[in-house]
This record gives sequence, C-alpha cells and structure tokens, in this order.
Amino acid sequence: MSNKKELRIGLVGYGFMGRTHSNAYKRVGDFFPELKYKPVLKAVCARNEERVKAFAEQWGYESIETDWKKLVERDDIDAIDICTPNNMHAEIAIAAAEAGKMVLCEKPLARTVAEAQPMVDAIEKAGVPNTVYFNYRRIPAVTLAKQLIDAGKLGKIFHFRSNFLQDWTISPELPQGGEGLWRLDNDAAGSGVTGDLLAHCIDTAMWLNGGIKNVSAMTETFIKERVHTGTGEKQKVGIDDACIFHCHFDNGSLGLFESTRYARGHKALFTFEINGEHASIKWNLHDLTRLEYFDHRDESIERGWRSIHVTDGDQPYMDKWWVPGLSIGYEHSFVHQIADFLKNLGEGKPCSPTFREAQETQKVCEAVLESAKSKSWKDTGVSWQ
Ligand code: 4PW
Repeated sequence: MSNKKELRIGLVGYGFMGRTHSNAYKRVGDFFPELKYKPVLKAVCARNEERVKAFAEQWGYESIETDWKKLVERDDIDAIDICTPNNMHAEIAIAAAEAGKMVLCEKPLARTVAEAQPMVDAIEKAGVPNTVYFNYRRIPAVTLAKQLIDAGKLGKIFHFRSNFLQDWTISPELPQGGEGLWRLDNDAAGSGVTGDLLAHCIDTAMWLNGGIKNVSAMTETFIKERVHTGTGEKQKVGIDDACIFHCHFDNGSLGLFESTRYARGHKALFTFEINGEHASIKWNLHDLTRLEYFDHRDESIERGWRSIHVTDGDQPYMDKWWVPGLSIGYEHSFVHQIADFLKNLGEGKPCSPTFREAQETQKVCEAVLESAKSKSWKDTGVSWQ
C-alpha cells in the first residue's frame, strides 16, 4: 500500500504536448520514488468526444470531459494541466485558480502581456501552486550549464547567443489554423516564432544569465497568405515566420538571438553559447546530452573544448536513470519538470518558472515584437531576480 498523497490531474488538450505531459505523469513515480506526491490521471478534456475517449484509453485516464468548465468544477481534480492552443490559456488558468486548483500551463504563458497579467493575479490571489512548462531548463546538460555559471566558472559574462531553427513551414501550401496547425494562426498563437520558439531561448537565457533590459528586433513573414483550415479561404498570415533580435542583459552582457521556421535542414535546433572571462559553454538540442566547455585556466598545452557527456550520476537528474554513459532524451525534460513540481509541492515551495516568472519572458517577447514593428529599441520592463 502506498502512503503517497494523490495529485489528481485534469489535462486539457490532447495534442503533442498532452502526450509529453501524460508520459511524464506516468513515469515520474517509478524514477523519483522518494516523492511524497503521486500523479493520478483522473480526467482528460477536449471537444471531440470520440478522440478524447481514444486518448483516455491509450494513456490511462480514468474519465473524460468535453467541456473544460466542467473539468475545472470537479471536486476530484487537484491540478489542471493546460495543453491547449495559447488563446485558451488565460480563461482556463483563471477559472482553475479561482476554483482553487493548482495550475500547470504550457508555454508561452499567453498571447500578450495584457492577457497574461490577470493569470498571474488570479494564481497569486488564490495562492495555488503553479508552473509553466519551459521544459528545456530540465535537460541535464542545460541544468549543468546553470550549475557551472552559478559556481562562477565562467566569471564575468560578455556574450549570450541563442538560436531556435526549424524548417517545417516553408511550403506555401501548408494551411493555417486548426489542430496541429494553430501555431501558424495568429489569433490562436498570438505570434509566430517569437512566442513559440524564442520564448524558450529567452526563458533559458534569463535563467542562466539574468534579466534582459532592452531589445532591438526585426521580424519577417515570408509567406503572406495561407488557406485557413476552418474556412477554406485564403487569409493574411499574421505571425512572424522569423525573428532576429539583439539585447542588453542587466549584467552588462550582450545577447544575440535568432529563430525561424525557414532554415532548411534544421528540425528543432535550439542552441546557446555563453562566453565569459574565464570560460565558455555551448549546447544544442540535436545533441542534447553534451555540454561543450572551454576553460582558459587549463594548462595551455591541453587547453581546448571539452565535450562533457552528461550521463553521470553526479550530474543533474542522472542518478535517477540508468548507468553512466547511457543517454536520456527530450521527453525526460518533462519528467524532470513534474518531478520538481511534486518535490516543491511536498516542501511547500514554488516550482520555477512560476506564472510570475513566465510573465517576465512574455514581456521580453512583447518588447521584441514591438521593437520589430516600430523599428526602434524597446525597454522590456523585466525585473528578474
Ligand atoms: O515549444 C516548442 C514547440 O511549440 C517546442 O519545444 C518545439 O517547437 C517542438 O515543437 C515546437
């Protein structure tokens, strides 16, 4: 008999993210047996009854709902997990917080800063545990980068460079809107690569290197019109297909960021490189278990880039998995986020990034889009602790 406390999950949305979160809830207890809480897949909610039933059966949810309002009202649900398109995040999160539920929300927090602020207010007013899925922080090599920086290994930081490159929207025949393609529809997504991809780069950057003070950006929409899946009509494309910005961090370092869905050959190439006075580090998602590290303090005859294979039990999260040398992958970043959420819940602590922290990333995204529009520098208004 388990003496663990149950955390009864109500998942909204069953797309790609619904699967990553469900997988994480199912695996976390086996690999983090010390946790006081155990997730229970109580209910999944989506509008299409037949498909939500199939999803529930496949992933082991006990019940279904087709109206998220009913899910939020249920007494047998402790936490609402939001995996819907971005335009639904605010309404669901606010209602869930007002009903006293914990809220775990996919990124970006919302479409705009104005839409996100009442979410932060509702969460904080209700005092409910919350987190936003900026999952890449929990890839062991990325967490190790944080540990190296916090230990002062890099010294003063001069440069932070980050890309997120994809190539899946190059075809003009690709429609926008609807399941799977809502990321192309500005009404549903709020922006293109800025909210979808750069938000990850920005969250990671501020976590590793502190607040971003001001930005200067340019965006481009390469395909101007697409057929809308729902109406079948051609419509103007409102999202940014590509975005490049540079910025100042609070610590005086310079940032350079690029994201596009038009970089032929790159599927999800998230990279960052940080250059400090003593050392540099770099990482990329296509080789996610490796952290590249260069330390100028090494003896000159053997000085060079080290490729650290982050699989050792002494390295972040790796004591939970197999044996040294065996790699883990993308899905584990979600397992780690849930594990951290449950651990913090057991200790009565917040799980970063909270809604408040995710709102800071939202502010940078918005300043980036405003800067591109106005062709001028913009202050972000970020205050990063
Ligand atoms: O959040 C991002 C997505 O919307 C992801 O991390 C990668 O790019 C995978 O899908 C999209």
